[in-house]
Amino acid sequence: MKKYLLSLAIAGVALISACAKTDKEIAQATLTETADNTKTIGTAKFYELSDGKIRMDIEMNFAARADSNVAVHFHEHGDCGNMGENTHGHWNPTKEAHGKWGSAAYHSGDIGNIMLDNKGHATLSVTTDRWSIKDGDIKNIIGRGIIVHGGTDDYTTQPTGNSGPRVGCGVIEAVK
Ligand SMILES: [Cu+2]
Ligand SMILES: [Zn+2]
Repeated sequence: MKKYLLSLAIAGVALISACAKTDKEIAQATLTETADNTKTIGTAKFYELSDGKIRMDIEMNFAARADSNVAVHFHEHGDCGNMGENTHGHWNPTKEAHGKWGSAAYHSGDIGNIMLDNKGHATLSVTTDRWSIKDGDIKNIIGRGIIVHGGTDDYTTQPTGNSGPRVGCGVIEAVK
């Protein structure tokens, strides 16, 4: 029995390292407060999967917004200046309407609402074929902004979801 458990454990470790090898980190963004960019409120890490899709793991640690929603979108430009306004509007390479992720129509960076717990913590993973890191590809996410809004995305108001002020921002950068 002990031997069996041991080999199970070894198999588990092998599985974990196999995953780590396949899921290559290709990009990341550090999210900071727009009012004070020395204050980090979260990170987004992007991994290329063996099937060519990209997974984003986002982790928020935003105590000032504990027990509330924040709305997260990719915006056009990777410039967090002027309280995040320099990122301009939602990144929309497929010319769709704003909407809920996974619905009939949505912008390719409409991550949507993330509910923060009583410490301001939350994690979310999204896997998609709507993104790439290839130069010249309209799906290329490198250099895009990520905006964290201090309100709730209603998923219907165009083109923004009426998501509230831009309280956080980051830029998607390639990881070499
Ligand atoms: Cu937005
Ligand atoms: Zn949108």
